Amino acid sequence: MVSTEDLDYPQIILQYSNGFLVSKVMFTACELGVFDLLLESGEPLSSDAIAARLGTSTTGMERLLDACVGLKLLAADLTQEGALYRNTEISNTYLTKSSPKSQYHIMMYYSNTVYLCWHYLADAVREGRNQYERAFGVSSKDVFGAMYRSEEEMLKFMAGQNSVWSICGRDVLAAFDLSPFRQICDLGGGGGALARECVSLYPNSTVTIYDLPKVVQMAKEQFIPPEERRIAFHEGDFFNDSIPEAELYILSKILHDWDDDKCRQLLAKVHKSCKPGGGVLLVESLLNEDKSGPLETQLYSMNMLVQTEGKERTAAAYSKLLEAGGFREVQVKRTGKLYDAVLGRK
Ligand code: ASE
Repeated sequence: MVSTEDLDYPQIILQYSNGFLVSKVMFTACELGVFDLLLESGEPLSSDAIAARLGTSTTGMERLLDACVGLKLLAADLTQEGALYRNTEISNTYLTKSSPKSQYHIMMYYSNTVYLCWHYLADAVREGRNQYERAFGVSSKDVFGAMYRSEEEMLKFMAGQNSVWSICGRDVLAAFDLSPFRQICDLGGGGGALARECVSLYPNSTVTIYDLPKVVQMAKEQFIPPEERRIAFHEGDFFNDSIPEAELYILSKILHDWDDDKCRQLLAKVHKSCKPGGGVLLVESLLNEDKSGPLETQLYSMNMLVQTEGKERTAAAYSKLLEAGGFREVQVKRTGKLYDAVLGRK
């Protein structure tokens, strides 16, 4: 006798199978501007009106909107003339371009870049390396050369990476009292959203964003207004060029891009430039010590496999790397959000 339980398609398997369909519905509604239109319009709209305004088919748009209702990203009011769609609070807050907490740019990066790399996940697992050659036909010898293969890609990545700090930037910077550190260097600071959060949280701090020359140029043009006097820039490649002196170095989502050897090399170099009594703040998503979770971090580690030379690590692994680089008194603070903080002292 086979029990009916064995014949059930378990809910969890069904959910996991459909996971990528869910992602793509959300990304597509973002990309087509559904949430932006419904925010601007200020009143619920029919699917025909939305399709007309966004220049899509009516049959495609109606199905997309209904799926968004199923995902609770939209709500539908039934009227005599048919359904009228409006944003939910979550989509207004996170999925519209203009919201201060907008995740629109990271959605676009996931949908158009990360998604294409994940098509080759099995190859990444077989080979143990990233999949830029298969996904985009570019050499993966130089990871950031591949990531920044066009200005447009670089801009999408920078805007995408910026968006998470509107949600957990404060938490990672307030995890430790960083007020004793006035001269701060954000290594690989990119679009500078974390640097801006830092000067706003610590009124006596100045932050130098250190990044590749073309990234710094883009940050100045697109992300950091010139009147932001407490943010400065330094152009360089932190593996090959000198690193300026500072009291605190922030390495936010940097070590997860690299293997242990490169991490130790970078940390030793940072230690050399660091003022006595100074420190280094790692901002990363921490795996549990037994690597049993969190699931988000496990998935991000898979993403590091398809996109970089790195991986996500445990707090103990980061502590070891910091100590190998010469840092001591390592402290770990879990924020309960996506990213955590680890502080080492010179
Ligand atoms: C990196 C961070 C990211 C390099 C490539 C990346 C992210 C996506 N691609 O340093 C952000 C984190 N999200 C995921 C899915 O890893």
